[in-house]
Amino acid sequence: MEQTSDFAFGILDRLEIEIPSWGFANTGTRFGKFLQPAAAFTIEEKFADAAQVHKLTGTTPTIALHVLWDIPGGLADAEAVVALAEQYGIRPGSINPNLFQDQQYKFGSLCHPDAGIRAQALDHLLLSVKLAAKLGSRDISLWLPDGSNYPGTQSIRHRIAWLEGALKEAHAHLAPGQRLLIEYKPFEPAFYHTDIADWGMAMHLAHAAGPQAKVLVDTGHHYAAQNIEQIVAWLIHTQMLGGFHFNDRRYADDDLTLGSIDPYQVFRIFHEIHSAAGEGPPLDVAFMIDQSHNLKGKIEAMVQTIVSAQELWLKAALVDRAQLAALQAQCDLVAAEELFRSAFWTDVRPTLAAWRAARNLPADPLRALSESGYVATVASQRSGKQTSGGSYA
Ligand code: LRH
Ligand code: MN
Repeated sequence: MEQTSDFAFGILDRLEIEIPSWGFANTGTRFGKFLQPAAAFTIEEKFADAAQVHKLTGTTPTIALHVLWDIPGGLADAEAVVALAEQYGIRPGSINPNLFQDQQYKFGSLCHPDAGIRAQALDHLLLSVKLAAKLGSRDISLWLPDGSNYPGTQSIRHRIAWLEGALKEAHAHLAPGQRLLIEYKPFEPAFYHTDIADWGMAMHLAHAAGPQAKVLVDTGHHYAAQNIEQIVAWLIHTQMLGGFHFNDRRYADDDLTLGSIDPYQVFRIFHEIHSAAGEGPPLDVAFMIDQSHNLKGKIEAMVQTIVSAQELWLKAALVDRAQLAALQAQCDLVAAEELFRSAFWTDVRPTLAAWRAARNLPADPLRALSESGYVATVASQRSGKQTSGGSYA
């Protein structure tokens, strides 16, 4: 398809990607955390970094917030968060409850055998719903670490029933227009069973909860052999796709930068989105990044991620879907595949540079970041505040 600038510019103008506050913080693995002087520690520093990324890319107007890491004071912190959003011109995005840190959740949270602990977990989820309303956020993005490590140690069926009940209760507290996004993950931190382990379980729970509940696809939460774009196609077909956590992986939930290992994977997912957009009801899918930048400079990695996403989003939009549909109908395999692949191999960087220039954005955001000296400036302001202890982020 011809890369007419109007078409390409329109595609890029409509792309919005939410970035995670925790992508700017010092994060690590169970083997340790390497501290970076420029890492963000306070929520203000996270808003500042998000604003820098949006200034350079024009594509990231919202920031995902994690309740315990970013809003430890709960509702009492909401006003300060709204003030930061106004100050930095970045809107609060999805609100992520945290049911994976507190000691009482050792054997689960909403699925814990102890009704008292399940009630505490539900209280935190309901607090997250209220916080989202206060911050003007639409999505409550729920991931549960719940599961077990050894066969026979938990009743998988009882836990399903407790989970259904809790999510129904949470759904009943959603304000009109709010959504509960249910994220699945096959394993880690649980290594025998995980209560919400795949898209089918998440979809059932979303259906059981109510119409404002949808499924969230974290691209890192799949077995290596799984066909993620097929899962995406199913969730689109069933109108249960609520959003994505984009990242990349070589082995498991590696949370590496988008497109760093398998850019063709992201292209194939984006193709499913573009092709569905042309057919049937408009898609309402949140694009979010969920990565941990353990070794790369965090702001550099975030800008790199958004640039990769812009490139792959435009490449996938270049697939001539009418011609592809004709070749698919004729089962002209080679011609169909060549048409599909040629879009992936199209160098869209000149068109992207033209779009950025037309939108008064730097032609090369990564170069602009290094020339701005922003990272060195914040490093001098923030160094010495970081400690190696504490949680994941
Ligand atoms: C779990 C997960 C979840 C977040 C966390 C930071 O692996 O993908 O989305 O809450 O990472
Ligand atoms: Mn995730």
